[in-house]
Amino acid sequence: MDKEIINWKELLYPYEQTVEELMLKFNYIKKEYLRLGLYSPIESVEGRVKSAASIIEKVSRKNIQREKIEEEIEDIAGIRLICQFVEDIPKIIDIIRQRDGHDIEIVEERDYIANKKESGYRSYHIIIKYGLNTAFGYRQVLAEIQIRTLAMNFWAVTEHELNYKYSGNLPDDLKARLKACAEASFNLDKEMSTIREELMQAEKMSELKSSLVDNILENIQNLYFKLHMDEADNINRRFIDLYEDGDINKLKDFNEQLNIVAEMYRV
Ligand code: 0O2
Repeated sequence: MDKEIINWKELLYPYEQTVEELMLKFNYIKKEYLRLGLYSPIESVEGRVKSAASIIEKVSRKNIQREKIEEEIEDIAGIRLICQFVEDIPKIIDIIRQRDGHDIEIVEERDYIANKKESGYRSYHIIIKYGLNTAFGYRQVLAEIQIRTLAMNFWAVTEHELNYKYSGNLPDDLKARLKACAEASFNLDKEMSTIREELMQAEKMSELKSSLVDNILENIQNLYFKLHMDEADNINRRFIDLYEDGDINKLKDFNEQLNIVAEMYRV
């Protein structure tokens, strides 16, 4: 390829605009979640325009003609959406799919999580065409969105840097160690998901317990006006015993019984 005939500034400008716009849009999605006090599946957004050197390397590796660069190199504009948990990845994919036919058009999806690469690389890639409005009219620009967890990202960034240092010729023992690290990081993701699931269960239980307790206390308070003091005291003592016992099912049963009593006295 004749490097001289490429006006890189001209070629890369729309890709810079694309990366900037996409980063802004994905950052706004994160902001929207946070504004509503919700957990955002997107933890952080990164973006880059492929360097001229890296484009030249790809052009010669894949034998791409100069006129075909914009058609055949899909990742000149690259966006990376990083999340905390593996469970966030399908949510992010859905967010992108919902935009299909609007400001973006999905060209291809590559699931390197279900089908990890030989190196151990895991990520979900979506190739899109982004609708760009320029001063000279509308055009579509190819871009690659990589979706991965923090752990997958840590591995990929380190491996990429090492590969660069060894000019793509990693010694076999290092390759093997990196593969082992990829598995360790995958297991870390799985363990974090389990912990998150347990945490969510615990939160649900604590919310349920607190709403049961609110209801029981309200009923007891009202029953003090309707029953003899001793009877209401007995109910109150039973509640304290059950509360200290901590068994949520017993508390549920007690709440149901108390609802019936409260209904009888219409408190
Ligand atoms: P950079 O610096 O991000 O631009 P190819 O470029 O031929 O390897 P292809 O088929 O065009 O790949 O697309 P693919 O494999 O779906 O996505 C390529 C990009 O995914 C790479 O871009 C990396 O960012 C990432 N990637 C793919 N495989 C690996 C891997 O084994 N290790 C790491 N660390 N990243 C990977 P570039 O151009 O290599 O890099």
